[in-house]
Amino acid sequence: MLLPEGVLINGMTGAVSPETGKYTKRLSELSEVFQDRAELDRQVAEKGDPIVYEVVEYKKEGSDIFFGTTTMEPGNVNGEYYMTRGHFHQRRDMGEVYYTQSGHGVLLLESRDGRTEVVRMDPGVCAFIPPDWAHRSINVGDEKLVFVWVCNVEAGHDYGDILKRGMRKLVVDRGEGLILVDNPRFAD
Ligand code: M6P
Ligand code: ZN
Repeated sequence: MLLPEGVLINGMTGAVSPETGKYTKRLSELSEVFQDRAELDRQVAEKGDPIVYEVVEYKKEGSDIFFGTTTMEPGNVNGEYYMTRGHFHQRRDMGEVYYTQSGHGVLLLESRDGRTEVVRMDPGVCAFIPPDWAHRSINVGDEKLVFVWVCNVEAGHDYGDILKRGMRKLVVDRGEGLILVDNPRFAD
């Protein structure tokens, strides 16, 4: 029988206690995600391959749901803010929840038929990600962005389309603040 448990989450650091797994993504592992790969390589060399985000999870064998934190570092590659890879779920009938704890971000979403939506990620905002919307979180602030996510264990990640084509819109700061622009690499 599964037993209930209180899990302590630090909204500033993303620490989860107890945790059952974690991984980090460094800039060199995200080379397909950013537009300016030469600038990315330069940053990797200069900054010693910085961490872009860390995911910590709490998952119990036999449970239907799991949750955890994602902690994103501030930074950008030639104006493109640090972001996650972005994914659809393998299970098209399963959504997700992102509850922002600290920092400031943008949740970029894209439906199967190509509609773009944006939800601000500010402390206290609990974002509803409906089933079958691709989602990518982007740290647009100058501090860590920490959020709690909750998902069905069977949802799975489908990176295929997003890694191949990118998302239709980019969130960038080209010197005049945050804007949404068309992704020049996107091909239908
Ligand atoms: C959130 C959740 C995770 C996801 C992570 C990083 O924490 O949605 O399931 O893995 O963000 O996003 P991605 O896997 O797209 O890089
Ligand atoms: Zn997801």
